[in-house]
Amino acid sequence: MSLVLFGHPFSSYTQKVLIALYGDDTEFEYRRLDVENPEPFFADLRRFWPFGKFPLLIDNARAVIETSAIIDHLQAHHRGRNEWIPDGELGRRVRFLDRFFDLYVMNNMQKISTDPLRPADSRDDFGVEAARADLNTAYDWIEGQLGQPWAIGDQFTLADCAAAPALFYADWVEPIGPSRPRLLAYRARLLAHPAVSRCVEEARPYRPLFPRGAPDRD
Ligand SMILES: N[C@@H](CCC(=O)N[C@@H](CS)C(=O)NCC(=O)O)C(=O)O
Repeated sequence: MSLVLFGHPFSSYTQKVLIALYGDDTEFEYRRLDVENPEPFFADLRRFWPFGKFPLLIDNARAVIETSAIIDHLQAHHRGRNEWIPDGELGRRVRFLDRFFDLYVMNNMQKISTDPLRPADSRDDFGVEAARADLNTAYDWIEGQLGQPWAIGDQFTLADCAAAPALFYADWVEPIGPSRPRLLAYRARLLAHPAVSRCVEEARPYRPLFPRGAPDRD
């Protein structure tokens, strides 16, 4: 098989790519990075990408790195039924929203959720509070920007692949709350999407690993 994905079902960035793979029914070999027993896949992953960040896609021995680039690559070389990045102005909007969900939602969510994994004397309370403030700014901003039913309107795109895991976990660490009804409804629509719901179910057994404790919902 030509496509190999290194990733973990509970990882938000892995889910972003899985949504595109599942959404297109693209065949691939899934190399799960077992957090309990990290070798040999972590060693392999670092050989391709010394930062050890995942997911990572191997397409016929060529490493494709960074989730947005991976989905762009899938559309260019393994096109399925979805158009993840449309042409023209719509595509530019999709790329911008993809950056928005990664940089302002996903990364702030990760900052908050992973801080408890640090040694007790190296926690970053200041950074976590700043991430919470930025996440609230992001929620308020996107509330007034969202299309219906998906981020840009009728078409489910790269922006929604990024938004789904970002909002799924962000709401766990910093609830979106009733003052953002459009965003809450968008999150619920995302979770009902078949490819997203498959990711959520595959990740369910790992919820006890969520550092701040997973809520009893979703
Ligand atoms: N910008 C990267 C982010 C990837 C990322 O941060 N992945 C997390 C897992 S969700 C990771 O590798 N964490 C382990 C680490 O940072 O060492 C992308 O879009 O691929």
